[in-house]
Amino acid sequence: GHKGAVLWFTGLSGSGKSTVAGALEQALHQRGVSTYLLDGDNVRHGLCRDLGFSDSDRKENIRRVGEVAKLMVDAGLIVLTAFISPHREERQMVRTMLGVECFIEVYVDTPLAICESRDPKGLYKKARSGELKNFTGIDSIYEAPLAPEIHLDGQQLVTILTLQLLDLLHKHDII
Ligand code: GGZ
Repeated sequence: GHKGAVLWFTGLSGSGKSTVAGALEQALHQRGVSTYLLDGDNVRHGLCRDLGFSDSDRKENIRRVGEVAKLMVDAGLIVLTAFISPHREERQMVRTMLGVECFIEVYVDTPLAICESRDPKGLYKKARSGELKNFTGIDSIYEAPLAPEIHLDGQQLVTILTLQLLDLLHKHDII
């Protein structure tokens, strides 16, 4: 069996949050664990389609994701969330909302220069040219976590990062 919990991934656009969360989800499924992955692809097109990228909209985005994650944890799922969640205050808010014992903050630490060189959607290029405003890391702040439950090197292989996360879930008695 396993306990409900949230793995709250935070990091820059292009840091690898969704990739690592997706790989962890596969590994958990192989172990018979029920999970749900919340990310921009399934949230910003539906639940949060009215929100943009101002500070207040990002805050509301994170609040709604936190509330949905809470419902899923109550249902016994291991919830993986992959949002930039750039502000410490909002991450603290969801930590409190969910309860510290089931909240695991995962910092995917990839230097801005690396994220920018990956630029899978060409968004950094648009942000640099001024075509896209309020882009995290360019003209909008990212506050790195000071005490995450786990600090991942986003330049490591996804398989290695997945093993580190499985190990942490064992240590916290979640799986
Ligand atoms: C940051 C933006 C922006 C701006 C669009 N700033 O790499 P992506 O494309 O797929 O992931 C980014 C995603 C960020 O949405 P989040 O819901 O995770 O952000 S937050 O937690 O701050 O609410 C990026 C795309 O949306 N994107 N405009 N201005 N990322």
